[in-house]
Parts: sequence; structure tokens; C-alpha cells
Amino acid sequence: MLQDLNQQAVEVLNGNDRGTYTLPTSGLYPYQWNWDSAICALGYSTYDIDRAWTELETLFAGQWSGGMVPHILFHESDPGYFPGPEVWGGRGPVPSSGITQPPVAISAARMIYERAPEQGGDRLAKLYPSMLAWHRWFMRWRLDAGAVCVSHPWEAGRDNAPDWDGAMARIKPNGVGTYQRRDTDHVSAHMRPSNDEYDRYVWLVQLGRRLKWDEAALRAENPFRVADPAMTFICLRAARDLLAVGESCGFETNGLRSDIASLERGAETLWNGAMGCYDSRTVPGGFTGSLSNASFLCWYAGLNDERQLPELRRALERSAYPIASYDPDSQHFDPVRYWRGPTWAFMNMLIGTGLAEFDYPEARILRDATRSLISRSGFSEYFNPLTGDPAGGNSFAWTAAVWLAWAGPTAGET
Ligand code: 2M8
Repeated sequence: MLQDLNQQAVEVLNGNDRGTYTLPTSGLYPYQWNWDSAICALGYSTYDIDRAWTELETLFAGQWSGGMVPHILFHESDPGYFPGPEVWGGRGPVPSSGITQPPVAISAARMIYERAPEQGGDRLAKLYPSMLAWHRWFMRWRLDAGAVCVSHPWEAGRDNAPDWDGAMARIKPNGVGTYQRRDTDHVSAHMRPSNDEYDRYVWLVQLGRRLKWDEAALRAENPFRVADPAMTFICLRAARDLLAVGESCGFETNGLRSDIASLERGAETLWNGAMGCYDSRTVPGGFTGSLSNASFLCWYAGLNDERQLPELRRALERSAYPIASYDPDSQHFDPVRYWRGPTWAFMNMLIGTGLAEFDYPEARILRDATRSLISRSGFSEYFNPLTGDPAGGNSFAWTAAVWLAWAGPTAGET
């Protein structure tokens, strides 16, 4: 039965494969998304190393001249998605959005290389300068006291997390005009962001386009800036991974040590002592009061932080199908509305990977819980943490990749 799921996972991944990149799921998301691709590459690496590298190479083919790697690459036009390339007006080598996503791809490159160094050495060497340029772009444009900020909820990837509510309320989406959402053609509206949120998402895209995605101009005019624990922790791990492969392969590593030290100091600015968790911080402003699945990525970042353990243990017990993307005891929790509560298998994998590296038994508990969840409810986009029911889109590439790379029985012991 679990072996059948291996086969099904390969089918889901291959079914979304467009040859050189992978759709998150056809219909709802008909393009290449940045951190989805990184997770898919890890899935491919369990049975096709060459295809795993190709996924990352296609992603970096969309890199802008300043180093930014876009969050969506619009390889082939598809009217089923809004906002498409004509709304974004990206200015890179491939039609794209104008914002990025957390750089899981950098850490994925290291993992795939280490899985089969003899098949990946040349490909890693070619990608490394592009990965370093992306890291430096974050350091140049996104830091606040060393923590990494997001400039749009879509840049965080945790689109409608309550973390952004305060910063979103600053936006008055006047003049956004009429547009047609396409996401609710595919998924029930009660599982998706609200129309008020969508107006603000689109308003921010229009602002970026008007400013030609000039980061300096956006820095001055964009009212949305939030230091995000997921972005900070993922950038911190990416920087450590660049340093590790750079040193072992003899690549340039200038500045990486001091960048790591800055990011570590930045992570500390996200520790909300009153809540006992890593929290987002609105800039300017303060803590957002958010205990989320992002709070538990400190171990993934290489920070063995025992202060975060009590809430982790509570999160593992509090819902039957952990880890909820937002604290179930918060008034903002909603078990099916996307990033306001549902469990995301790939976030569990990142959290579990970090926990395993520090030998915490919770790594195994989380992996086993994710295995049961996927066995019960399939390769859905996300899951209700209280009932385990599938939610969002189905036949989802990253959930299948998580099964192959981490949660399934052949993925190796943690
Ligand atoms: C979701 O985000 C996109 C916008 O980027 C959307 O709702 O249209 C998020 O879950 C994001 O993290 C993910 O990368 C993307 C594709 O799976 O979908």
C-alpha cells in the first residue's frame, strides 16, 4: 500500500512535469513557481538526478540581471491564471513576476549534489555564481536589522498568513480597477484569500510595475514590508549551504561568513519573548503576534534553539494532523483557509529536516504524522490540521515530492 503510494507520487510528479520545469498542479497553477520547483527537484532526485538539476537550471534561467530569481516564470501563456505576465510586466530573460520567493532552491542544490556528487559537480559549478548572486540580492535589498523582509505576501509564499494583516491594512487599494480572479474557478472560495486581500495583492503588483520593479524606488514607496521568519531562516540556511559547498568545491565565498552572522542577528530580532516563539515583525512597526509553522524553521536554519521547543511540542499535540500553519488557539486560525491554519507537507519536511539534523525525536514524530496524513488524504495542496481532510488543489507536485524525498517509507530514516 505504501509502495503503491510511491508509484502514485511519481505519477503525480511526472503528470505535472513539462519537460524542463514542473507545474505545482495543472489548472490552478499553470506555470513554474520558485520554491515549488526546489521541492520538486528534491522529489526527482530520488529517481532521476539529471531531471532534478534540469528543474533548478530552468528556474535560474529566469534570473534577473540584479540577481533576483522570480517567484513565477511564465514559460507558456495560459489565460487560466491571474495575474499573468502582462499584468506583472517582469523585465527578466523569461516572462516573469517581479518578486521572489524563499530560496529553498539553493539548499536543494546542495542536497541534490551530495546525493550524487559524481553526477552533479559540473552542474553545481555552473549554478553556483547564480545562487551567490541571488543570496547577495537578498542581502542588498531585503534586510532589516539582519532579518529578511518580504515586499508582497506572495513573496513570502505564505500568501494570506495573519502575519501580514497589519501591513495589508495600511494599503488603500484605490484605483486597482476591475479584474477577474481565476483561482476561485478551481478551488472553493472559502479555502482561498478574500477579495479584500486580492485587491491589495493586485495593487502591490501594479505599484511594482509602475516603478519598473526598481528596488530602490519600491523601497521608498511600497507600504508593505514585513520581516518574515520563514524567509529569514531559509536565507540563513541557503547562506550556510553556499559557504559549505563553496569551501568544499573551491568556489568564491567572499562575504558569506559575515552575511551568516548578520542573518543570525536578524533571526534574533524575530524572537518574541512574550509569546515564546519566532514571530514576524512589521517594518516599521513591531511583532505581529504570529505563532505559525514558520516559527519552527529555526532548526532548518542551523539554530538549535531550545526556547522554541515547548511550542513545537504543543503544536505536535494540539492538532491531530500537525503542524498547523497558524496557531489553532488564535482567533485568526481557520483550518481550511490556505495559510491561516492548514497543514502543508513541504513545510513539515523543512521543519523535520532541521530537527533531524539536531537529533530531536520530534523529527520522526513529524515525519510519521506527515506520512499518515498523505496516506490518508493523498497528494493534496494542503490539509485540514484538525480532521486531516484534503484541501485546496489536488495532484499537487510538491506534496508528491515530499512523499518521495522525506515522508514515504523509501525516503530514508530520520
Ligand atoms: C500559492 O501562491 C500563489 C501566488 O504565488 C497563488 O495563490 O496564486 C502559495 O501557496 C505559494 O507558496 C506557492 O508557491 C504557489 C504555488 O503552489 O501557490
